[in-house]
Amino acid sequence: SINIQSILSRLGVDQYLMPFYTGAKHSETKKHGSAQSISPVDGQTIAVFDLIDEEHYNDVVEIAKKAFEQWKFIPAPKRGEIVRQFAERLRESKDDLGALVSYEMGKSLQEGLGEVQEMIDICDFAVGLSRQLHGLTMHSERPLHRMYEQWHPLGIVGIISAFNFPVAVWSWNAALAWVCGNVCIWKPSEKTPVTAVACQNIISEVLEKNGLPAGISCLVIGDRNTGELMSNDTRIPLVSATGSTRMGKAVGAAVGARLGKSILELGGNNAIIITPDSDLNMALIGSIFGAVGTAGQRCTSTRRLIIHESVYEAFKEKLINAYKQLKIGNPLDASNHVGPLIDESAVEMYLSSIEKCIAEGGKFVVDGGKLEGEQYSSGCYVKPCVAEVSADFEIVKHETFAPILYLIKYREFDEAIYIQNNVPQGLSSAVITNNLREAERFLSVSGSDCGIANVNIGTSGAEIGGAFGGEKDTGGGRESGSDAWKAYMRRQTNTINYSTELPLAQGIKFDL
Ligand code: UN1
Repeated sequence: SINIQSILSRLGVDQYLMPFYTGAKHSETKKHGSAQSISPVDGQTIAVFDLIDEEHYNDVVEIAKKAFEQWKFIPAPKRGEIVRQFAERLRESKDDLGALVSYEMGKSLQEGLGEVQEMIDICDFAVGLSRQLHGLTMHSERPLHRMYEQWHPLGIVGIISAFNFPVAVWSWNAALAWVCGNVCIWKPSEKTPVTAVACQNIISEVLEKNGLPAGISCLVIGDRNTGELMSNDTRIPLVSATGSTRMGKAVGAAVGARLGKSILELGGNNAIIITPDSDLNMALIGSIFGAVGTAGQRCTSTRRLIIHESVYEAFKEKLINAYKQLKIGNPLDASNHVGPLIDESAVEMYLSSIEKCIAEGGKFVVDGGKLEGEQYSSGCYVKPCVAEVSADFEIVKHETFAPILYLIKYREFDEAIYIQNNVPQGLSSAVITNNLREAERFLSVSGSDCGIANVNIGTSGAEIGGAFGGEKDTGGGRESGSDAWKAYMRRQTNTINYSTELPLAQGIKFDL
């Protein structure tokens, strides 16, 4: 398949990763190699590393702070030019980086390349934005006064990202944060540090070439302890965290306690409603890609199908037949549809969710299970499975990061919407219908309660132009498109009096 050694050498990644990177110049610390990045594809160790300690973490924050003092004075369109150059370098490295994402994380090569494309897209978006960080101008109630607002950078943005989108989610945050004038400290998942170092090398080269401080982009390799340091650190005004709801609640509480800002992008429990008026072939593609793409490890993965009773049996048959066609195996082989889960503990969680589902009365119509055999020797490959369930099972309300799809039957459209919304999470949702009333109802205030609601497409694969995120246990943050940039800046309202008097607002008279 691929030659990982030559990819790593082209991306400038050593087999010993440093616990932190502040630019192209790597940190000098003692090498132990106490942790490893292991590919779920074949169980091979890709690189070894040590986690950052508190002392070095503090050094990194000081380096970032210094870099901000320079970066904030660079005009926003010039900052955009740096992001443009970064995107150019990503285009050149797309094949290598996409393959490395696929190998380190386990998603299909197509999806690895797609993830790098998302990075390129957000950079393009951010470049345009760098000339559009607009504030409003208001009419003052006082004569010869002008009132307007402007947006200033925050300072250091901490980015905590998850293994499932090991590079794209960082770039959604970093590209916007940079054009807004911030510097970034990135803590990637300790399960996927290699792709992170590859990205850090690319941006560091761009910064160095432009004579800019390395600390504009910092990388720290740590676990939850480092995440805690960042969350509690008043030097980091904004922490953007992507991952489990449990992690997000801890980050949100710590950042909130010091009145910092956070952007939380957490778990989903995404459903597709399949109505009597749906095109069942479209419903099939949307459902299957949503459920088994990235082996069910997207926050937007389809976990539930809510199907009208009149099409339930017919659709179930189609689904069962389609699942029989799925090829599971090495994700770098383009003929496979489904790769491995991230690690063996993810396999354990998948298996225990299946057990819980059966214990609650679920009936599997496509059986799950762990795959054995030489091509599955990493121990991370599982069978995508489908179960008929009742919407109120506890396990159905829980996000299991694996390819388990639940089927639920409904009679009335109101009931379908109720079921769709009646889970703790609120990220993505979809309806497949050709009925205008149903589509509009689904998107209305009495429809989906999610941050993302789609018609006639699935729940996953959002484009970067729209704001991305969701409600309830999903954390409420919005990243990527629309006006998500505002979360990375502070708004200042300015009132300027160019008269020779000082009238007070609200008509107050204050004469001496
Ligand atoms: C995630 O799983 O954390 O919408 C992000 C999607 C992708 C991003 C998913 N664009 O599925």
